[in-house]
Amino acid sequence: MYSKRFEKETFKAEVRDNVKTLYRKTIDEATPQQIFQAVSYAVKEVIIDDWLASQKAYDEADAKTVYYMSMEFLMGRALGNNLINMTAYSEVKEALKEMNIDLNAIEDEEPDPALGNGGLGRLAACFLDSLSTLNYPAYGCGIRYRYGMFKQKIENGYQVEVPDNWLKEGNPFELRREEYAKEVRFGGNIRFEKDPETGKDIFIQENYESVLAIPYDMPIVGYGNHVVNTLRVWDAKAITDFQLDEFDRGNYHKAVEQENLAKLIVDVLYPNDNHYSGKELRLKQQYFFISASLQAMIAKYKKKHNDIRKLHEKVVIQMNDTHPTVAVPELMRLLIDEEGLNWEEAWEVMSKTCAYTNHTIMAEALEKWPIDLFSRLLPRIYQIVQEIDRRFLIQVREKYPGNEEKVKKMAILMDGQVRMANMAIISGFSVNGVAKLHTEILKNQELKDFYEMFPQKFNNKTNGITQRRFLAHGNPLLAGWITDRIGDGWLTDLSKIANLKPLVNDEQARREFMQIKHKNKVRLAEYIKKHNGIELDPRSIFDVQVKRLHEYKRQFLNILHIMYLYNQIKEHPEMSFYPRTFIFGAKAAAGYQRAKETIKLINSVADVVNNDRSINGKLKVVFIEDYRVSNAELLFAAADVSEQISTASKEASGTGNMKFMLNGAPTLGTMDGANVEIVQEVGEENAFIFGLSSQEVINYENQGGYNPLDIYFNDWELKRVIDQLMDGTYANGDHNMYKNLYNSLLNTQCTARPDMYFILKDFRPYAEAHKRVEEAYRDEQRWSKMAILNTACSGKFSSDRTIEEYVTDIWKLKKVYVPSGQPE
Ligand code: GL2
Repeated sequence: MYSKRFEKETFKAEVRDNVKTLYRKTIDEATPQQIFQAVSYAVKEVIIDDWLASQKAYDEADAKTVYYMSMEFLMGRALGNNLINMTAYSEVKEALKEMNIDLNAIEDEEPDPALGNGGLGRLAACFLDSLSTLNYPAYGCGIRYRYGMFKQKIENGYQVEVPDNWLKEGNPFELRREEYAKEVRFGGNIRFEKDPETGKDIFIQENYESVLAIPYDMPIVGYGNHVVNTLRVWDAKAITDFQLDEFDRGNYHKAVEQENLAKLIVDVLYPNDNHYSGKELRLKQQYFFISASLQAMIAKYKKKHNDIRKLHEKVVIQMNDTHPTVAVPELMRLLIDEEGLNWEEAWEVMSKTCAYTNHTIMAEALEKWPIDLFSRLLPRIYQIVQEIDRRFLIQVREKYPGNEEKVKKMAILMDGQVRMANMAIISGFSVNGVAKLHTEILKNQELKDFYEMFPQKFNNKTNGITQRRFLAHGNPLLAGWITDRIGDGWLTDLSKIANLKPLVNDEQARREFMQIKHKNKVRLAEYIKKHNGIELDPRSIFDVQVKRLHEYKRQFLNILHIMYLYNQIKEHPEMSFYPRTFIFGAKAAAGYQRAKETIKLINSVADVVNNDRSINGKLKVVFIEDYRVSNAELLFAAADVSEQISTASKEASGTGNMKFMLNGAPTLGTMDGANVEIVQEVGEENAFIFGLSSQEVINYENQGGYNPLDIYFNDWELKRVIDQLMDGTYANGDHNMYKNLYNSLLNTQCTARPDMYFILKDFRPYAEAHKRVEEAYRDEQRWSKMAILNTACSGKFSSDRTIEEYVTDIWKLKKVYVPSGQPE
C-alpha cells in the first residue's frame, strides 16, 4: 500500500529536491548526514498524511486513549524502523541504491535517541510500537532531554562519560508545536480564599517560578496499518516578561532565574538505572512533564466533551514506575482547582484514570522525597498528598484497629518522606508487576500489606519486546528466512512463529538457520574489528552479556568465571576446550564506583587474555564501547548464548533475555524475572539454568545473609581467582585497583553484608552450567535444534501480547482503523 507512494522515481526526485532546498547541493555534493536528513524528510512527508488520517479517525471514533507517562523512552533510531513499519524498507533501499546510496550507511548517520537508561525506557518504546501496530489510540508523554544517556568511551580500560548532544544536527522526525504550550509553576506559597459567589475554597499560588512547556511530537508508525500515534516530549522555555506577574514585570533577577530554570529542567536524563538519587531537579523534571501532559490531556478532552466527571471514560493514564506518580495529586489539583470539582468527585475520576506499574523491588530504586523539599517545590500538590494520606489512614485504622504497625508501613507521609509508590498504589485502580515471579514477590513480600487491603488492584503483565525492531530490522537474514518458511504473519502475530517448530527435525532447515547465525557473527566480528581492533573467530561460541552494569546483574560473576577458565587453560593446556568469545556491553551510572571498577576489570582481563599467545585464541574477551539500541540489534542477532545471571528475585523481568531468545540464543541464567517464563515456553532442556532460587535468596536475606568465607576457604580454584583481584595479575602489579570489588565479596567491615549478591554461592553451579553449554555446542545437531526452538517458542514475548493484556485488563481501549492518508 505504501509502496505506491514510494514509487521509486518520485521518491528519488523528492530526496534530490530535499538536498537542494535544505543544503543548496546536488546529491553528489551532499554529505552522508545531509542525505540522511533529506531521506528522512521524504519519509516524514508520507508519515504526516497518515498521522493526520489517524488523528481524524480517532476524533470521529471518539475513542478512549491511553497516556503512557514515562521519564524514559529509549526509542533508538527512527529511520529504519519507520521504513520497516511502513513496509517500504526494501523499496527505499533499492531506490537509494540506484542513486549510489547505501541505506545502511545512511541509517548509521542517525544518532540513537537515547532518552532512557535501560529496560524500563526501552519497554516504553516497544509498547508504543505495539500500540500503533494494534490500532490503539495512544500518547507517549515524556521529556525532550537535550542530553540523553551519556556516550561511553573506554579510556585505559575505564569508562569515561561524554555528553550525548543528539540534537546537534536537528531531528528530522519531530514537530515543534508551540501552540500547545503549557505553563508549569513551582514553589511560592498558597493563599486560600473563599469564592464570594459559590462559597467554594480557592487556592492561589503566589511568588512562584514558572516555565513554559513546549511539546515536540514524534510519529509512532504502526506496522502496515496507516496508524500513526504520537510520542509527545516536552521542552522548557522561560516565560517571557509579558506573562510574568504584574508585580514581577521588569524584575530582571526573576527573569534570569526563570531562564536558568527552563534551561536546566530538560537539560539531561539522570543516568541511574534502578537507583533513586533524590535530586531536587529530578522532582522538577517529573512535575514539569506531568503537569504539562495532564493540562494538554484535559484541554483535548474538553474540546469534545463538557462533563469532566466522565474524563475516565475517554482517557487512562499508565504510570511507568513511580517517576510519573505525581500525576495523582496533579490530576486532583486540576480537577479541583481548575475544573471546580469537589474532593469526592475528583477522587472518583482520578482513581478510575490512574494505573501504576512497578518495575523493581530494589530498595534503592524506591522514590521517597524529603517532605521539606517536596512541599517547598510543590506546595499545593503537597496539601493534596496530605489529604490523600489523611483519608487513607482513616480507612487503615478502620480496617485494622489498633494496628499502628500497618499505618507506619502503608502511610504515604512517614519519617519526613513522601513515599511515591504508596501514593500510587493507594490512589490508582491497578498495580502491576512485569513478570509472573516479580508480581508474586510484590504480592507476597514487598507490597504484602497493600495486596491484603486491595487484592483486586494487583495483576501481572509479563513484559514483551517488538519483533519488528529486534528481528525484522535487526536480523534481516533470519527475518527473511522465517518469512520464506512460514509466511510473514509473525510480524504482527508472533504466536505464529511456533510454526517453525517442525523444522527442528529438518536437517536442511537447521543448517540454514546456523548459516544465518554464522553470517550474523561475521557481521558482528566486523563491527568489533572496526571499533575495538580485536580479531574474533566467528566459529567460537559467542557468549553475550549486554545490559546496564549493576551488582545484582552480576557481570562480576561472569568475569570471575572467565578468569577461572583462563587459569584452567593455562594450567591444563592439553585440556579440550571449545573456543569462546565473551562479549560484554554495559554502561555504569556515573557515580556507581563498584560498577565502574567492574568495567575496568573486564577490560583488564580482556587485555591479558587477548594478548596471551600461549592459549591459541581459545579465549577472547570483548567489551563493546557505548552499548546502545543500534549496536544491540547486531549483538542479539549474533549471540549463541544469552547471559541472564541476575541474583534470583532481583531482576523484575528483563527484556534483553527475550531479544536473545527471539534471535535463537539459548538462555544461560538463573530462575529470575521472565527467565522463568522463557524456560516454561522453551523447556528446561533448551536452556542452561543454575543457581539459587528466588525463595532461597529471600530466605538467606531474612536470616541476615550467609558466610562467603565458608566457600572461599574450601574451593581453592575459586579462592585463587578471587586472590588474583588483589595480587596485581590484572592490574600491572597494582594491589589496590580492585580492592573494593574484593571487599564486596569477603569483607564484613566494608559492606553491609559480604557478597550480597551471592556470587560465591552461585559460582560453582554457574561454572557447571557453562560446561553444559560447551557440551551442547559441540553437538551441532543438538545445538541447532535448541537454537531454532528458542526462536520458535518466543511467541509469548512479543510486546503485542503484553499490550493486548494491558488493553483487556486495565485500559479497556477499542481498536480504531485508519484509512490510508495518502492521496489517491
Ligand atoms: C527495570 C527492571 O530492572 C527490568 O528487570 C525490567 O525488565 C524493566 C522493564 O520492566 O524495568 N526496572 C527499572 O527500574 N529499570 C529496569 O530496567 N531501569
